[in-house]
Amino acid sequence: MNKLKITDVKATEILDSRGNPTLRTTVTLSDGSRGSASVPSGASTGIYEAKELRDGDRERYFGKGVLGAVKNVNTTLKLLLTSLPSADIFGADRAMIKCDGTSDKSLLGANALLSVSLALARALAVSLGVPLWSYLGGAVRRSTPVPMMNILNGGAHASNNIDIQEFMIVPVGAESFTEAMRAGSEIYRALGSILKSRGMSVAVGDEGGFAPDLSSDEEAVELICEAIIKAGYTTDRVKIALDAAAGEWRSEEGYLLPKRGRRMSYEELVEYYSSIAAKYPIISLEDGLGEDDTEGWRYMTEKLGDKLMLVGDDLFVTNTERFESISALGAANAILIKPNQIGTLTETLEVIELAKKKGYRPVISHRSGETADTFIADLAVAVSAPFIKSGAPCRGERTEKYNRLIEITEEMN
Ligand code: 2PG
Ligand code: MG
Repeated sequence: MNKLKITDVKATEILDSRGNPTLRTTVTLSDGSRGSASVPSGASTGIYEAKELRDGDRERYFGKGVLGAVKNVNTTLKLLLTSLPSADIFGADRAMIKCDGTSDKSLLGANALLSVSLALARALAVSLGVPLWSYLGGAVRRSTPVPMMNILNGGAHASNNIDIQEFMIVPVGAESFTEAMRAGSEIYRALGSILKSRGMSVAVGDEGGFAPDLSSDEEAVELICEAIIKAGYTTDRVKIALDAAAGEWRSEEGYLLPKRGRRMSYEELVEYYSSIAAKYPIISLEDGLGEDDTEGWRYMTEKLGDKLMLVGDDLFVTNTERFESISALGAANAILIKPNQIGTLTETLEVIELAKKKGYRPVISHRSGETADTFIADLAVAVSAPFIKSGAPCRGERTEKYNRLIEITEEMN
């Protein structure tokens, strides 16, 4: 019988990497162990994500304050959790979900619930004296993920003229996670010097990637291939992944690429992806189409599914129900995992397990608005995820996750 109890739960309003408010929560257990966690926030959010609670008071942070969510943690959730008979993740998450009572966690806020859920996991790992990845994953053999590093930013993450949101490098041929980071960093620096030498901007976007204006989205891929070679690598060992975030292109008829002002049908978009995938070392495409376009997703998976990893982000929103129904239609072959899209650790682990059973590869992901919290690094190892994306090898809130993974490789040895 687990005698350990939750004795305190305390949230504070802090700032994320965009300077917007978010929550950090600390959970204390009866043996004195404590764990803290901060929650991230997206910009290109899917319409079916669990809802983060924002105050809406225009006088504070232009309405983005989270004092209401903080209050929910410090009153309702504290009362609920300190009255539970024992401290365990599944019990606590279940109680919080029931207490919130909505399907999208909009009453208490997915941000409030997630901060507690993650902080509790950390406190329990501290109590057992084991690393978080080992606590979360149990006693099985585990592997580190391959990083997908977003070195060129567009879409809603940058104010340049590029419609595709993320251009990532994926060092699939690296011998270790540490060597993959070295490749990523060197290619990132090489890309910076190429841009500089051509008089292009080396200012960075929200996820640390460069964000220059270019003549086409394809030029971004060209530049990255050039940077791979310039840094002394080959496109056999370093591949490219894209996140189109095409949900942002939804329009009355088909898709409207907002920066280029081009209108396209799903067939035309798939044709476009197919042509660049044939020309460049692209291995993965995330959100190539919008979340409501299941017909398009089926078509795209039929056409490209054997050549590319097709990752559903806004499509699945880390939600077991959506994943079950949409994957049954034959859409996508991989799933992006963002704990704050669903709001508890239990539900995050549940959808990962189901995805693996169905042969969908889980890709663990940060959000464009981040903090220095490194929970997703431990999560990726705990579930042996094949990939993690945490932005460029630049900006502290991005590199913290990668640095934690470098540390974990040492802990695993
Ligand atoms: C995405 C994410 C993270 P955001 O679309 O995959 O890169 O962006 O957090 O803005 O939704
Ligand atoms: Mg995405």
